[in-house]
Amino acid sequence: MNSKKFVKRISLCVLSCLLVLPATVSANGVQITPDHFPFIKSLPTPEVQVNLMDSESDLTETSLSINLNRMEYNTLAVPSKILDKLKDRLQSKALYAQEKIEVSIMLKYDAVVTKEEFIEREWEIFNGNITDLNGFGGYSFFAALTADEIEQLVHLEEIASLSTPDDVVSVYGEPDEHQSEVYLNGATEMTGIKKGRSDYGVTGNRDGKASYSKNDSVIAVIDTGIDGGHIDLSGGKILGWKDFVNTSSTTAYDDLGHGTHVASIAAGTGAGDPGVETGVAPGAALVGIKVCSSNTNCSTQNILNAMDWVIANKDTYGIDIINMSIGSSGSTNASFCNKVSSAANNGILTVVAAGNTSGGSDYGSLNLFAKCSDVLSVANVADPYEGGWYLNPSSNRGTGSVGPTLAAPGTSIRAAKANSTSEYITYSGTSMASPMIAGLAALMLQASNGSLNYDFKIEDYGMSGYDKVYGNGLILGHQTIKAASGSSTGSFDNYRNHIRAQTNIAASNINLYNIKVNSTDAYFANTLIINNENGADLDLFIWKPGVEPIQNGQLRLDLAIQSSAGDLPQETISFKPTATGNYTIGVLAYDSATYALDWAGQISIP
Ligand SMILES: [Ca+2]
Ligand SMILES: [Ca+2]
Repeated sequence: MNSKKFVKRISLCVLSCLLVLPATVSANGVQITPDHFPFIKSLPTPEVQVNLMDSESDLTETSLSINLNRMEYNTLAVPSKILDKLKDRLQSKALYAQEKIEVSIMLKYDAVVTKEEFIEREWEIFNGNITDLNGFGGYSFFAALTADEIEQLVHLEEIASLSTPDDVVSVYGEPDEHQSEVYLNGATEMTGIKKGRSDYGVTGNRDGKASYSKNDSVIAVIDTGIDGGHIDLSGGKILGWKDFVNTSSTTAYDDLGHGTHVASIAAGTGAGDPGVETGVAPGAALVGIKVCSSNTNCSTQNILNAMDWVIANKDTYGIDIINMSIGSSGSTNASFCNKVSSAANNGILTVVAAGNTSGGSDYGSLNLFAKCSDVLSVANVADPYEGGWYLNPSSNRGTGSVGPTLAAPGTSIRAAKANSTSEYITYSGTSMASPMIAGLAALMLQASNGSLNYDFKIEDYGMSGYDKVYGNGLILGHQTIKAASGSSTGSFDNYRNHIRAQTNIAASNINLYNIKVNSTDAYFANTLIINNENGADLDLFIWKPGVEPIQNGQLRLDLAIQSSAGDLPQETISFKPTATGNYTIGVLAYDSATYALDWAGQISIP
């Protein structure tokens, strides 16, 4: 009874919830080695023109004209926020005020509120009208609404676009042919993991047999359970099962679905949708440990027990890696950290999600389990199929100099849906990024023939070197597998050119940069990270080619695309450019700050 006091309730992040992890270099063999592609321009800081506003009053004046922002820029979708097909339908239905039309609602990816918060806030509109909460991904959902209700939505600033459900939409209403096709394979493709599997002949199937055994790479998933009936996870893939919630259960199950999704990202075969939904290490085996109840509560005691159980059963099931996409805010739990260290001493790598509660003014909120020095913790980025590479604003960051270990794709990841046999569902979060790395570790283990020297290759993002936001940087999957295999051949075009800048800026200044966009096929992702932890406010502006940021001596913020206000400590703009050429990017400072700016896409320095 007294022990109940020590049972801390931990809410599991599901749906669009993100888990964020701390970045560390483990003394027990986790090494992070920066590695840059030769074709990525080793940048000197890009050419910077600094245009300082003369006075505060100037800044205030120009700030007043921010309202127009995207209107001029994106004539395709933003002016009405309603895509053409829906506009036609609305016009034809205008006489029938009570008729409901099902619409797809896409929020701006950089909206300050989450999808769930938005729906709750606008409950008068949505009450009983949501038809599919999952929509096309983390920022989308479906609802059946009247023309009047749709009209109300159009004017809300969080809305990126409204369309009929059969339109494929993306942020800013631009069609994205990838989102409905690529799913889990998209993330493994973009990181180079998919090509790495092929080039170096690894899947996690270390025993070389079609069956699963403890001699394969084995990942223990501490979560809500695993649905062994899903076709992507069946066939003996789940070698072991331990249930700390319903202690009499002997067969793997998942009454919430989070763990199934996570497990299939790490090791799903993709059998339900071959060639589309393959997990990172489809030949790896799994062990399921259920610590979370069906109401999303995961007790710390269950988690500690699970760590003990994994270590005690390491040899029985050949457990190599632990994935724990579970988290809570709070201070470091020394008992948990000790068990992670003990696992490491037993050759088990523990991968933990960094957490998903960032954004707003929340600067330092690493998942408490991600704070252990021997944990490998994972932040969440969007890959180019999802408008990236950019940091998902909800991905938790650390404080001071301590953040996650590295970042991996976890945004709009489509993977196995529990209790559906062969269906899939899209979630976003560090919960999804963590099993990307756990699965990659399973591949590395095979490529290195069992070496426990996990040497992850990364691309530096954000502030130079290790930082509290990206940790060591974004995962380079192909290079990582290549290094583990010891091969000197094979390469990967990772679809990204990356340019990075960082500097200090004084209040009431704007720094202008020029970046050349070379293709309209790829998203142009801009991520501004404010390094300070004091609430400094910066805004990000982009002027398209041919538009002069300064006209008649006036800074024309009204002609720029602008990130949404109040999105501390990060500003993000990603869009598919409608024109190639030189874009001007402005960082406007209301307060003095240190910031890092990352650009990704088919871009170069002019
Ligand atoms: Ca096997
Ligand atoms: Ca960095």
